[in-house]
Amino acid sequence: MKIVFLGIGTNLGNRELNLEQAITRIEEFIGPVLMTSSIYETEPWGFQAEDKFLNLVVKAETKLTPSGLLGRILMIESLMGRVRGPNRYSSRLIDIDILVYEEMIIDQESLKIPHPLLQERRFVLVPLCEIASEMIHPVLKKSYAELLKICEDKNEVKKFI
Ligand code: PH2
Ligand code: MG
Ligand code: MG
Repeated sequence: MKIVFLGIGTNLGNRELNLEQAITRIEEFIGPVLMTSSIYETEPWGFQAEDKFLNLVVKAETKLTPSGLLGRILMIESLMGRVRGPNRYSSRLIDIDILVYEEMIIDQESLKIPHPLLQERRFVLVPLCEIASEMIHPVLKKSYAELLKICEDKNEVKKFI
């Protein structure tokens, strides 16, 4: 079994229900969820939108390979009704991102692990630090607590539940 950290975000529809359903689907199609962070309400990062996000991070166990995991994530997102538009960033019902897969480093066009922007996003680092602050980023060789301390992102990340 491999340990993975997944970031989940939503800013459309019933956001709490979307998170709950995503976690249920992760348990069904990926593996047992061992830990979940609190839920945070966060300002859209990298684009303008009226609707704030709810974000959280989960720690899960899986037998899937990284590409198998990505396949299941895309399946869950479309099962939940996500449609991808032409823009890089836009409002969405659900987004599940692979943040970390064990100590693995993957740099392919279709799959990059650890998530290449996680250190620039407080909406990822704050919940991640809640459940894994001492873990070391395999590329940057700093703990997530250290990465949060030096993160320059000023977007609001507020505890929601
Ligand atoms: N996801 C993005 C882009 N911007 N901003 C917030 N607050 N939360 C997100 O989950 C998010 C975002 C791309 O996936
Ligand atoms: Mg994302
Ligand atoms: Mg995504």
